[in-house]
Amino acid sequence: MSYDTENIFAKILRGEIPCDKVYEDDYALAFNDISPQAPVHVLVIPKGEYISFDDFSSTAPAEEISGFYQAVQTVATQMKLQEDGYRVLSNIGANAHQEVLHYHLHILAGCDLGRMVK
Ligand code: DGP
Repeated sequence: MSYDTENIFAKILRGEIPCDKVYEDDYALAFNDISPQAPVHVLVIPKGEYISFDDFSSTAPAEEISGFYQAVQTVATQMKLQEDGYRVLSNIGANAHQEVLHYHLHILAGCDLGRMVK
């Protein structure tokens, strides 16, 4: 499967579609999910063209991987999520119902998340 440059997150990265941004640096953009599943539901996406966690992990340069996960940590810290706890997850492929084929992490927080998945 090749990366589709017309996916919704690619359009957000290009500024063609607005987002409710919470953080941005050279490696990542973080914004609120349009359909939040918890009081805090932020999506963090890399700036490069990667389809999924697998694609990103196996093909991205080490600098991009490091920069991306540092950005995720920065978002959690800036939003003070560590004290009460939070969840980070990524859906990969059909069984996980990955909707948007640009790699993204969900950050969920703000309530007891129980066993809920996304
Ligand atoms: P996933 O199933 O892991 O691919 O989740 C995709 C998420 O992206 C889903 O929670 C809804 C969110 N989403 C889809 N379209 C948009 C959009 O245009 N803007 C924002 N902010 N979120 C979106």
